[in-house]
Amino acid sequence: MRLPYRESAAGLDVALYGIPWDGGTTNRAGARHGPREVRSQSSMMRSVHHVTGLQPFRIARVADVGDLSVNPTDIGDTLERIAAGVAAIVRAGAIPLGVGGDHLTTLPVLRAVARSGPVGLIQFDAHSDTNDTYFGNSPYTHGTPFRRAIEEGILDPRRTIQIGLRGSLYDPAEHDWARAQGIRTMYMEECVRLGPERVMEEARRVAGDGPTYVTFDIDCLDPSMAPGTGTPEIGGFTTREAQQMLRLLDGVRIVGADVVEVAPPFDLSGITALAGATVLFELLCVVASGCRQARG
Ligand SMILES: [Mn+2]
Repeated sequence: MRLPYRESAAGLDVALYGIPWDGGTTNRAGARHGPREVRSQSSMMRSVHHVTGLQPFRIARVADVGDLSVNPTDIGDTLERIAAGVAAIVRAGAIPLGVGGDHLTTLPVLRAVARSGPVGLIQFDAHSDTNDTYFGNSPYTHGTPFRRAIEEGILDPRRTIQIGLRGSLYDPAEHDWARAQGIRTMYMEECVRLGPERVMEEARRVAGDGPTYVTFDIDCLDPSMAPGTGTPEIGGFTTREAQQMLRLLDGVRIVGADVVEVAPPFDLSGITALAGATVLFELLCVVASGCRQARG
């Protein structure tokens, strides 16, 4: 977004940052290159939201604090580095707005933003990401972060909604655990039936008034519009539907947000990275609106 680079989040309301890591990816890797390409496409963002007239860079002090430190050969070390990096942003009083990286990166981010208790979650995703283990005994993959987060007590499943689920499953009971915890799972078929406004009515009802994290897996979009991702699923949202839904986050108490799973090696002409950058701008606008509301 052509923002100034800052080494720390001190003095900022919102800190944009990247996580160039895809070590939790189970099949098609590449999201480690996401921050670089989203940053590149984000240079196309202008300063005024065309629907709301909101000017996020005037309302909020925003900067790019660069990419977090990661370790491409060590999952545990990387999760600790991410949590420490985001904790520093939160301690400085800024709202973290991140670009992944695969979806496992959201787990350590939640560890950092949930310091004073579990948070709610609004998750746009083709997949629930609440599986237990992969390959026999791997608990940390991009298909497991929200199960781990609930087990760790940092995510409140009763204030969690998953929007846009679809695609073939590993097991007929794959989503039973999530539902048993109280997660509101919303399949794409229901999203189509309800339409964006009623989907987001339900999201705001589930999230309530408490602190809420927003995570946008780019694979919630249809692969015709976002082909550059690790686990594409046809029958997804259009970019326009995504924009409609994101604008209806206004009023939610957002404590952080991210856009994950942009995988440039599978992208065409930067179209997925452009979608990621534009989603980030939409998220920035609702977060900045929240900063303004908090100031009165
Ligand atoms: Mn995901």
